Amino acid sequence: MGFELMASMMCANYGNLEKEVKDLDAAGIDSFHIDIMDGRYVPNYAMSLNDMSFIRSATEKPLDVHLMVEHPNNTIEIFIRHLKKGDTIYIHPEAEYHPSTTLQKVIDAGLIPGIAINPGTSVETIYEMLRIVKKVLVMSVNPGNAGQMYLPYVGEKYRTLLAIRERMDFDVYWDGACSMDKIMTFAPMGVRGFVLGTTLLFGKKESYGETLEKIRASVDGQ
Ligand code: S6P
Ligand code: MG
Repeated sequence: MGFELMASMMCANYGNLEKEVKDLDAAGIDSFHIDIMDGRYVPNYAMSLNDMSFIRSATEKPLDVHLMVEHPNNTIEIFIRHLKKGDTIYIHPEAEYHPSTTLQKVIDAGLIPGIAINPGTSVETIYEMLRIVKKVLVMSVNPGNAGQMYLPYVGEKYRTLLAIRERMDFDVYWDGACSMDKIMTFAPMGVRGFVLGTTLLFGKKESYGETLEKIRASVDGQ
């Protein structure tokens, strides 16, 4: 069964970011999830342009850039300039007056367009954008911080989106409090990728390689 595992780089050890990127790369991570924050759309800063740009230079694997910024239309070209084909940019539709205009810039740049949707955002309000995006990042925690609790009411939204996906051209991704049981349940249902942070990947006794192997073997073996 094909599913992707992404590393939430705001949870990495910034004392040795290059080693973190190399270790994750060698361990078989599929892509690097970059949480960009502006202190306005969310009450935190986490990562910024220079962090993203450094990680882009340190790996050949795709970047998965999650913009938690107000009015991304004003600054999206700056991020686009540092990225390459195969990389994804997610915007939050709630943060922009005309999100489809912003998404069109991502499409025109040859990058993969995505939307990230908050726990409190319903599928109905983003439905038309499903026609133009390739990825939908469903947040199972409120945006802004790592290490939060899973919000159980979001589970139904994954099921709703997976049903719509049958007749449209996008994939569904998981962001927030991603645990082994969630991957084991939702990967077979069709969720295409999972962002791994403090819950499952970082700050553990086992190596990144052991963790990734355990996740893949558990899903394949069930
Ligand atoms: C939250 C951010 C997420 C977190 C991720 C961390 O605003 O978009 O990508 O980094 O949730 O994982 P965990 O397991 O600590 O929740
Ligand atoms: Mg994120």
